[in-house]
Amino acid sequence: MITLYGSFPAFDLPQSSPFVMKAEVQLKMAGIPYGLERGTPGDGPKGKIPWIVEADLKIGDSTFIRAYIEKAHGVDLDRGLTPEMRTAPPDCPVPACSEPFLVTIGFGCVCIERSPLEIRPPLFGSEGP
Ligand SMILES: N[C@@H](CCC(=O)N[C@@H](CS)C(=O)NCC(=O)O)C(=O)O
Repeated sequence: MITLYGSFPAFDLPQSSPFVMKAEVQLKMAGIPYGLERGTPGDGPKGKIPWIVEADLKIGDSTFIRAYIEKAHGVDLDRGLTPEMRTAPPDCPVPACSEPFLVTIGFGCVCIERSPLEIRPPLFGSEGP
């Protein structure tokens, strides 16, 4: 069975990390049973969360996780898309944005409607900055 190493729920979201949420949605879409553990980025193969472990394989990065589960488990997460939809460029030029930029924008959206007192505990605990 696959174990997904990820973050924790915060701000009414199942995962505080958008990349972990992406990986978890991919596993759900694939219909693959999985366990969820909290991971420390430094323990992952790429120094970040998420990563998955299956048997003796450890795979980091939500995009590589998708490629692995599609190949190893014989699923096509784009099933149902027309050939035109499969080849269409994304509406948003996400690949042009760096990951730190995306994470900043993501947390910015979450934080905009909250006070620092609400934001700090879920991310850093009571001892945080
Ligand atoms: N390209 C990676 C990005 C993962 C990522 O940036 N994870 C962040 C959490 S949202 C992380 O672990 N950061 C810890 C660090 O950079 O030290 C993916 O798609 O999985």
